[in-house]
Amino acid sequence: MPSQLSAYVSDTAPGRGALRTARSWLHSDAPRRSLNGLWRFRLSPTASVAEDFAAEDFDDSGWDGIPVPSHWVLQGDGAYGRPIYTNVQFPFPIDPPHVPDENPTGDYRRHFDVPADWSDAERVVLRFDGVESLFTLWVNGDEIGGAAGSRLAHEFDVTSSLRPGDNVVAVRVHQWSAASYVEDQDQWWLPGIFRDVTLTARPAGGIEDVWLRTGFDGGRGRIETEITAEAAAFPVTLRLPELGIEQVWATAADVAPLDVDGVEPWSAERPRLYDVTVSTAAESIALRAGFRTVEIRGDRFLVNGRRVVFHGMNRHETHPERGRVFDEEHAREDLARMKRFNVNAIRTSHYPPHPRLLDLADELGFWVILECDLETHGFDKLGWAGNPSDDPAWREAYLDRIQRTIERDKNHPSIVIWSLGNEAGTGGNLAAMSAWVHARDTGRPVHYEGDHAGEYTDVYSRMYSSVLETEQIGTDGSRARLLNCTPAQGARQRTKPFLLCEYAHAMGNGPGALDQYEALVHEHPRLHGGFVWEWRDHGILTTTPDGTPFYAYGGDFGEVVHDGNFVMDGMLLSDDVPTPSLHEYKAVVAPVRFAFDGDEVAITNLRHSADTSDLRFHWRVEHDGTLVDSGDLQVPVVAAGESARVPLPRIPVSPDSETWLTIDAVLAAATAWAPDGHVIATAQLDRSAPRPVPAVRRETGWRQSDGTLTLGIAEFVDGSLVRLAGRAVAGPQLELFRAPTDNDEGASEEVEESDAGIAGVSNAELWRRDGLDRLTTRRLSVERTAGALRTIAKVSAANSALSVIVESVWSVQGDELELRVEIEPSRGWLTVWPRIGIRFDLPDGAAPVDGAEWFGLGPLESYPDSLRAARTGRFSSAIGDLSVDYARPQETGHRSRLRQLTLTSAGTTVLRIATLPDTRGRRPGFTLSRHTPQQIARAGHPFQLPDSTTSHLIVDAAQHGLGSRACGPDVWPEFALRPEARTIRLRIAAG
Ligand code: IPT
Repeated sequence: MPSQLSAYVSDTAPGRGALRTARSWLHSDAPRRSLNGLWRFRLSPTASVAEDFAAEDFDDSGWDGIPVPSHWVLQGDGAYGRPIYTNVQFPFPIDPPHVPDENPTGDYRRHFDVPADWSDAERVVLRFDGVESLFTLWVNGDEIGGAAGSRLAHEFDVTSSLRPGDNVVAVRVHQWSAASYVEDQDQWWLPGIFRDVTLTARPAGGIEDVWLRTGFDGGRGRIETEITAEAAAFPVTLRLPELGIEQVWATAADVAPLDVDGVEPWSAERPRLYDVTVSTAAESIALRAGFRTVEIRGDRFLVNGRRVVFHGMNRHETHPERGRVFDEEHAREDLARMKRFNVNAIRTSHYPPHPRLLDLADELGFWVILECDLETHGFDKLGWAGNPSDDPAWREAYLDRIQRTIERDKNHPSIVIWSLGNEAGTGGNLAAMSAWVHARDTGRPVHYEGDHAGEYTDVYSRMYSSVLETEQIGTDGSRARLLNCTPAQGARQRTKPFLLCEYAHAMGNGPGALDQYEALVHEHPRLHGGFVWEWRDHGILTTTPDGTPFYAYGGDFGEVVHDGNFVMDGMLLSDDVPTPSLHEYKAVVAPVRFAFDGDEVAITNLRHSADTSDLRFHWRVEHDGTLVDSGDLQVPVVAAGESARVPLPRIPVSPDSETWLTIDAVLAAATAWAPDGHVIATAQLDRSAPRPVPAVRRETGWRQSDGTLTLGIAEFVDGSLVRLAGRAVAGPQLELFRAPTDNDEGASEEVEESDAGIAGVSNAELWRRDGLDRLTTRRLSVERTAGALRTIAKVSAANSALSVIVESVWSVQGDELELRVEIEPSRGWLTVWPRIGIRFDLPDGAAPVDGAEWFGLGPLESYPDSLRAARTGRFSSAIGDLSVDYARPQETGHRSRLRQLTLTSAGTTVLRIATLPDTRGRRPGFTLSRHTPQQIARAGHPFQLPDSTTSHLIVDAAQHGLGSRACGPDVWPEFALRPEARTIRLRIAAG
């Protein structure tokens, strides 16, 4: 057994034994029994455990219990090993198809009853919906077979080994196998039986498989039915009660397409499904048909004749406690959340999800790219030498994978494109997969991003191409070379529809530039949108030794090789909390657009096919963020692709505050994914009357006692501020540093000429080199005039000759204090700066600053290249809620374009700060946090942030953009912050 097993783990064959051909995951009324539940379990460190544990009479009473489905590394508190996270790297030697002897192997056993009335079943089939990575199956001591293909279904005919009453099933699962080389997706390695195990009685005269291929053309639907059943199973009846269809086919030869009138089409926007049954005398299958036709016409990808724009997410199956174990309720809520954030498409990166997910996608409405379980990314390191994708020894395994993928899910209307896999280089086996798909399913195109030259796929797909390059792909007549393409290949790729299978890497704070990508889609019809990388963080909930819970990433489990927090790159945090980037995304891709024009607004419906009859439009007018009037906007129903112009309501304009009109498009009625009133799209119009910026009138207001100078509410000692309104305050201190975001830490080589960065070197590294995180100050002068205090300081870092001159002028006007800070860099600064700000430290004292109210942009954080979700208004927040809990602490919390800020303590006003625009009309933003940028930068996890006794207010004249350089382009030049002179003007008053 031992030698045999180690040979098996290195076998590239996809399976052995009584393996059945792949078929759909059907909702059948044939008797079935779930074998989910508690199994007996034993973990061994190697694949070669000699004991014959599969024998019926083997005594497993000393074994532990483990739930199926589950991953053993997420069970037993570390008793069964720990998860490993790698992106591209293989966590074992690259020695294909071999894996090390140190190969954690889980043995599973359980008893189950076969009901007596199953004796009339023709066959009994045992199905495994997901086992990572290779397994062998025994029933009552008989070896039945084995299979690889972790995220694929495997069925075994176990009839001859079963008996009525008690039976024993034993399964041996190896964590590593030859299959691991082709399952090198960027995710945790999570071994075990992690999807359902089901025993199914197959009745004589049953339906082996059924495929309803549906089409839609101008109000007519079509069903082409493929039935796999023995001749004796006929007649077969197809019923579609809602349309009064009852079609009986006496023999297989009679099965013919059905044309059906009066059907409504299926789309991601109106996911109209019809219940269908396909039955024989012995078995009935329930399906939900959606009528739609997928087609490529020239460089357009069309469904039901209309161009599709993918506003998609890459969706991995990941949960902080369950890993890849499916939970229907959680998945449904996750999908509903996508819908609420205007997501209309899913790429099932990088393997088929639990089959039930596709029922949910059909029902809630998503365009789905269904991807095969395939990735060999680790061979990139070897220049793709030995890549299984081009090695005939792997051909059968590749074909098996794509067949299992397509056969299982072929009935879903939501699936509009098949994808061969991800990052598997290129080669003959991929071409063979594509050929197989083309022959099997003529109704859906084939995608694979790695087919750069477009030799065997139907759509042109790229990941992380820059805005500039994406534009060139979309532009007719552009001669720009396409990546890895000869000019001729590039020309061919430009004849196909284009999509970004990955873009906008959502790691940590970011990405920026979502709106720039989106704008291209509306300018160049060849560009069909894309799929954000990725929907959610993959953090695993764990605890520190002292019991503090946190979401672990690579390295937190002591892995030998790992890729750190690269697995935390979702628009959703591990605990389901949407990050500001998801709000930004929602605003950017909103399917309804508003364009203000004089006293009218043009409302454009950008949807695929749905009109706006499900929406109503609500307006409100605010003066400095305070509601003064509101109502409903009368908007006619706008068809997809059309616009309507409607008059604006009468807007009362305030003479002494800002006047803003806000229009929301909201759901007129509850849907399966959101309540009535849910906001789909928002637009704002600034109707403020021009107001002069008040001039500074300096008053004389000094008082002096005991070495303390008092100017209005400010007290100074030796020229330095010590108190404001009676409470201790330090500052203002020049702050140029922000805790680097994951994008700031990105060191990609791909730096375009227009970028600010240096290829291969991160901006964060340059900031640390220049000492932005460790600035020191030398006071140059303190000057007191009758009405003002003026200090000048030179700020610079150790071993650097670069500096910044900071001039602060304090004066009073009435009961307000005015602070004017002039910031002027020396010559010679070469990099971008993270920010140009001034910091005030507010020690807790008796009344800690624990909240803020402001009028400016909000409610969430915003940055120069991520401003679309932010609106002008009045907001409030507790200090803790101003920061986002990114898995690795980093810059967070910047609120742009601040007008008024109130710092509060337990709801009581501590200080009121108003900003004045600079000479170019720009307002500063603010950050209020319990930690300084330097403290945040030092923490790898939130629990590593030190206890705090101080609140820190940073007023930023400017912040650098976000970009997506963690995996993609740097900050667009327009939003990059170059060292420059800036002025910050504040009016400060007591509560
Ligand atoms: C790309 C992968 O396809 C995806 O799985 C993920 O790893 C992503 O990167 C980064 O998070 S591949 C990369 C070479 C662009």
